[in-house]
Amino acid sequence: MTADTQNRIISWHSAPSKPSYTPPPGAIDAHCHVFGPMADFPFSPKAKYLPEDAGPDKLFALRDHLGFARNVIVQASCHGTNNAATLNGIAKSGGKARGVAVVDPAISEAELAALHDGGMRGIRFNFLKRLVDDAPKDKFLEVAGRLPAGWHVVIYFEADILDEMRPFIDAIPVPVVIDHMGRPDVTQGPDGTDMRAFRSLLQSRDDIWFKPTCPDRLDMARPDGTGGDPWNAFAEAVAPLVADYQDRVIWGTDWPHPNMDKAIPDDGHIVDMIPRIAPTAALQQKLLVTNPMRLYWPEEL
Ligand code: 0GY
Repeated sequence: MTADTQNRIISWHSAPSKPSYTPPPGAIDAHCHVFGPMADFPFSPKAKYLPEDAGPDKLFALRDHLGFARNVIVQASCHGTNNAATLNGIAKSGGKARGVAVVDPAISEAELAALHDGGMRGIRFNFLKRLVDDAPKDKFLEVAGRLPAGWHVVIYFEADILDEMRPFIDAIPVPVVIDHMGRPDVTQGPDGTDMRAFRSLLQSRDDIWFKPTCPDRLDMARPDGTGGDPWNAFAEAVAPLVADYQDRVIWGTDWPHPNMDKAIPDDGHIVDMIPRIAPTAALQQKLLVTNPMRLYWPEEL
């Protein structure tokens, strides 16, 4: 299905609650997106979903409402390899946002340098078949080998392909960040098959980072069986991972929650998960400030 045959969808909460948890000064929402606005930044003809506009003004209002200081805007699949909407968000942030791009692997060095000047600090490889048509590993490795200095690669995949991803991840010549921990089944618990496989990946290199994010995507269980909060299985499975790999974790809201239009999460509740996966002030400082600063604003450290 192409974007122009779909209705535009809203996937974000219209009035997110104020979280009980207050992030530390300088906290970074290191996984969020912007959609459009479509009139200025049309969606890709290959987009698998067509969202309503969720531009930088909305994102920055949410940032302030939730108590964050900065954003890392990850190029969403609906914008394909045209990074103009994400670059616009970064430009409008007044230095409070940086980004992760999605590129055509044939991109030139000059174009990569321009993305760097626009605030990008990494590229994302998306392996979810429901979001992208193809993910050519050989071409991805080629471009990963000629990124600007200090950049990293962000990878999005699901747990069922982790094994087949291992040789590819091994070959990436820069630091790697895994979105949403590679989407483990958190209901298996902290020692379940998926978490053990993910831990094995983390053991294989000391420069693989991850985002302990998206309780709303990974934990649909709820006492009344309807899905959504309170995300107990997520907290139980993820807290030990954060404690064990505390220098390699970064966190984000995932706003505007692409494709979550059926069970839209309250961003205040998402933020209130932070002390449940990172219970001490020291862990929270690493997760929300020190670690993302190392990846996205290292010159300020
Ligand atoms: C996420 C997750 C999703 C979508 C995208 O680029 C995207 O469209 O990342 C998803 O649908 O699981 O991280 O935002």
